[in-house]
Amino acid sequence: MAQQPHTAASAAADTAFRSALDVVAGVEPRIAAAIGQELADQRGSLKLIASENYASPAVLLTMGNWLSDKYAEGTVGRRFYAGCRNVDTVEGIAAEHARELFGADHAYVQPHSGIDANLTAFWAVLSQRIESPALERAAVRNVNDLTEEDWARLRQELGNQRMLGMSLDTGGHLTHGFRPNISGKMFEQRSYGTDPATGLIDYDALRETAREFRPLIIVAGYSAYPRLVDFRRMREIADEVGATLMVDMAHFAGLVAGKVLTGDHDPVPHAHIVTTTTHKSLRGPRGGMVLCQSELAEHVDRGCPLVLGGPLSHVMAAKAVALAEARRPEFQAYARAVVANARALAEGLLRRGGKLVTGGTDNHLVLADVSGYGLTGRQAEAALLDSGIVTNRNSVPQDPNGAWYTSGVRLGTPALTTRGLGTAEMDEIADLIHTVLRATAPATTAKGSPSKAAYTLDAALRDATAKRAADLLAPYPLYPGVDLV
Ligand code: DSN
Repeated sequence: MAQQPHTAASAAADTAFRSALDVVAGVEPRIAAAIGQELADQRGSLKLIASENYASPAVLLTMGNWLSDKYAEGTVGRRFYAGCRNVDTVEGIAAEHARELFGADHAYVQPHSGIDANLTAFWAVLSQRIESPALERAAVRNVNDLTEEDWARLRQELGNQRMLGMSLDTGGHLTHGFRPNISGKMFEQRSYGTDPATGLIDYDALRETAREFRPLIIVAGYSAYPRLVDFRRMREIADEVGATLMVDMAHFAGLVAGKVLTGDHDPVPHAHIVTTTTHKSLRGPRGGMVLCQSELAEHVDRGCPLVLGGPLSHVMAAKAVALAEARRPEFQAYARAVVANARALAEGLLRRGGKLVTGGTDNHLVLADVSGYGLTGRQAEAALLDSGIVTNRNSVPQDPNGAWYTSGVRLGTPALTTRGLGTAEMDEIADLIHTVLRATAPATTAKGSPSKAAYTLDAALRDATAKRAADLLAPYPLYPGVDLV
């Protein structure tokens, strides 16, 4: 059964949030109003953004307290500040839950976001494989002891490494070596992709590229790939070419935690190092985390101050609470429901004539190609938003509309599953999406050509859809006892 963390049963949470809003309104009413408006927006619209969720009241409340006021650079028991015993407690508990939940040798719960977690992991690998051997060769203990000449050589070597990651248009992430992100400036990058015929990862082509390119790191993981990944096979390829296998499981960490992704599809036993955010399918606070095998632990633990600012102790505490929730049997039922809902949504769209990248889904997300409706992803995203359905536009493989306008919309079920919606409602949502997209048309530009951004949609149909969306959500209230400011 799906979870419903925000029902009348959580009256205590409603009271706590109402009081908090009153306190904030007494200082800066505009901020209290914006927070209240965010609740109103989330209450009344269908949240289908694949990377979003609803954290529990316990997780949210754990972030608003005195742990926020503490500095705690360093690691548990080895801090650069006095008075960190309570931070040690929360960081220790969060790491313990993470290790137990995912079966990892080591967990580092300080990263503030997914980018931070990836940066921590990249530098852990560079530290293990490039810096440590250089220190050993020079017979010194740390970089401060290197001669200027050795230091210059090491810096050059650190900046001269290669990474192989999934291409953006087939579902990879910007932080996997692409130029607009620091990873693309640090590493020489090459991409692997999917087979155009099936839309599935082409492991043979990946292997060929890896053999020729010889990367230091192979990054697996995605933000818009609706199928399973064979991490055992990825590890075999990494081993064959002497690469470190890093998996960014930010999108599907909740499915790993919930034991939907197991065996070859669970990255933790196969990868040397795994990163994740904690707020997507894992349903925790906004933040990041790194799991690794023991050989990398000491390198990962250097994240702060190497690339991270002081740990957010209140968020680490909330991670501990979320991970404790994810260790409960209900979370496994939740993870199964997320996937069943995504499948129902995909089938509902296909039955109505929709076109999906790879023709369906095995995980929490669906990538709809909206070109068949004559729309760009940007037009589809905007028309759906106006109709009470929140999605985000996304490239499809070999997208002719590029990364800004795109030809797709990405849909995900973690949030609505948390709210309690099930497969019957997913079919109804597929109908709403199809109805809106079929009725939307590109507007005509001043030059007489079809716009890639502006669109037309009948206002009555738009309003009727928003009403149907609100009706679908009505049985699953979100903090019903919190009045809007
Ligand atoms: N922004 C996240 C997503 O939507 O997939 C990843 O960074």
